[in-house]
Amino acid sequence: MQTTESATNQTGYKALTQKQVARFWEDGYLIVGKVLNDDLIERMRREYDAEFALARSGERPVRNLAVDDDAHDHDEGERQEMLQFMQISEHNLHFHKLTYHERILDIIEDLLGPNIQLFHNQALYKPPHHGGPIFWHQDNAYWQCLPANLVSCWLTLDDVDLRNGAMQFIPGSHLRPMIHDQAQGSDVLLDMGKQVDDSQTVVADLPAGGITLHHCQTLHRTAPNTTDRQRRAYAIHFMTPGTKSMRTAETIAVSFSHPMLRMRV
Ligand SMILES: O=C(O)CCC(=O)C(=O)O
Repeated sequence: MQTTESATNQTGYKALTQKQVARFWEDGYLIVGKVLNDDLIERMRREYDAEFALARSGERPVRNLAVDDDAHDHDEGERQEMLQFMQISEHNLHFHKLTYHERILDIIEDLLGPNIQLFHNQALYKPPHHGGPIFWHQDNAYWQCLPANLVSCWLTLDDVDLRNGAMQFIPGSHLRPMIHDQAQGSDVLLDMGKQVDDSQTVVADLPAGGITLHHCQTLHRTAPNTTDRQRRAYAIHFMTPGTKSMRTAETIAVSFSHPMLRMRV
């Protein structure tokens, strides 16, 4: 039976083990595995495909991160696509509901506590054969949030491995925020590759319906999708209320775009 009030386990955590929580804070990421059931995966795939079909006909605000910026045009031969659909939850009720998914919020509560606010969410699509890369980066170099304790849940609707764009992380990199030249005040994705020692890279293979979590300072990237499989991902970025954006020098107020997803009153 589903209840709104989830039980707390013996360690005081709701969904993760003590070891998993310690691991997240030590490594800056955690590979959790499958959290969505097969029916929900199927439903979300249909919704995802319908939304991207609307995007292709210009009815949805989608950006191609692989070619948006002249200086970073990674187009080689066939045009690469790394499609970003920001705040898909504001366009589609099923993604709205997924943002409030009970088990995912239980997991986030174990890391951030019971008061959880949405920073933003996004669908990130790499089509078969020509899905573009996302280069090494730390999210908070772009977001400029304080305190820097945001947590992202990256969810895949397809089985993922290195070749179709699974998440890759560098353990412990969240403890060393890097300056991303030009990143401040810009949305352009930079290639931090030359400044990154990626000898310890971990590739997070996942089954469809699976999630990884990462801290907002963890170095991560995804490879191009060179397979004949899709890579349909959805990322939810969570924060605690009171988080300040250094871009605007203001606290991010609770609003339609930044609702409280869970709180203890
Ligand atoms: O989906 C991807 O390929 C990259 C996602 C990402 O960088 C993120 O969710 O922070």
